[in-house]
Amino acid sequence: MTESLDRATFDPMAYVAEQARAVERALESLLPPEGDDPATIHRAMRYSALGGGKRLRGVLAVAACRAAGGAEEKALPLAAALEMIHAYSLVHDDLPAMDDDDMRRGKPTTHKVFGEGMAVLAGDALLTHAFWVLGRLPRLAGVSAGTALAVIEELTDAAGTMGLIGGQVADLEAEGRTDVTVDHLRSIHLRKTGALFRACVRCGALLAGAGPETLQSLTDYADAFGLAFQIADDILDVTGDPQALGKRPGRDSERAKATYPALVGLEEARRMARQAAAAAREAVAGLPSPGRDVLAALADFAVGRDR
Ligand code: GRG
Repeated sequence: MTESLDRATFDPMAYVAEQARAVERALESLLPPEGDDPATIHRAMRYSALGGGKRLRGVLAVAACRAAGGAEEKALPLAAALEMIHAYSLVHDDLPAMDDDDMRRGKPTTHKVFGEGMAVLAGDALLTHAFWVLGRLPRLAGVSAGTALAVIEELTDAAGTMGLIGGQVADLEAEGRTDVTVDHLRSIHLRKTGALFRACVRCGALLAGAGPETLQSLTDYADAFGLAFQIADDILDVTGDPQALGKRPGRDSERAKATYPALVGLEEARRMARQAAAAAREAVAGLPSPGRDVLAALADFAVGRDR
């Protein structure tokens, strides 16, 4: 039982902040130590994954595990693995061959500090290490080998050509095109950002042994959450403050990327984000408290955030 659950008046955002710190600690302990040979790659991995980031993916996994009746601690190694996969995608996305970004999470991007070659390898190593952690879930989280395999299957789908990578390919191919529709944009983001969110929530629930109904509610939640998150992300690229964002806004329009504000206008994009967050809350309304309250608070945070 965590500190914030003991309080008479449960504060979902205090709980989220507490779980984000727990995810950070799990990452810290599961990444290879900085001094271990070959030290440069381990330093680059730790630089890329630690110290910054909202830990949304990790916290979603923990919250889904809890909402499905499992203990938060059980999901922490999974949460760390998810954040490693996410960090790998950011390191590669920031490379000159991709989005060519200099700042991420308020600090210079990995290739700016370690060079391009080392950044490619750090991304590769984070992805590989995530699956090293997942392969050890029976020992680290006390789950069966079958459950660990089911989690690995979900995550390979989410990270592969049907998910993250497929979405990135579609995104690159849509750059500069003027005929992208809202449906096309949605299909890009369903893979590029949505697939990993879906896997976070489903894998957290799988660790708790969720039944098919709970799993379906949580999957619906994750899909609506992913949409809300992405629309908010596009809006922040137009209206966000560089200091709060920890990176330079305006990159989407510079690269002539299709975004929700560009396709439907800012006000309609804001309405769509709020609608998606409401759909996310609705999807988990039948789950027990406080699990559903935390998930609802996370959906509101996804659209109300400034970073
Ligand atoms: C193999 C070259 C190669 C690429 C792999 C890079 C890649 C495939 C996919 C990119 C996917 C990507 C970077 C999507 C962006 C998702 C996104 C909006 C990230 C920001 O997420 P936040 O706001 O970040 O949760 P923090 O910093 O809080 O963790």
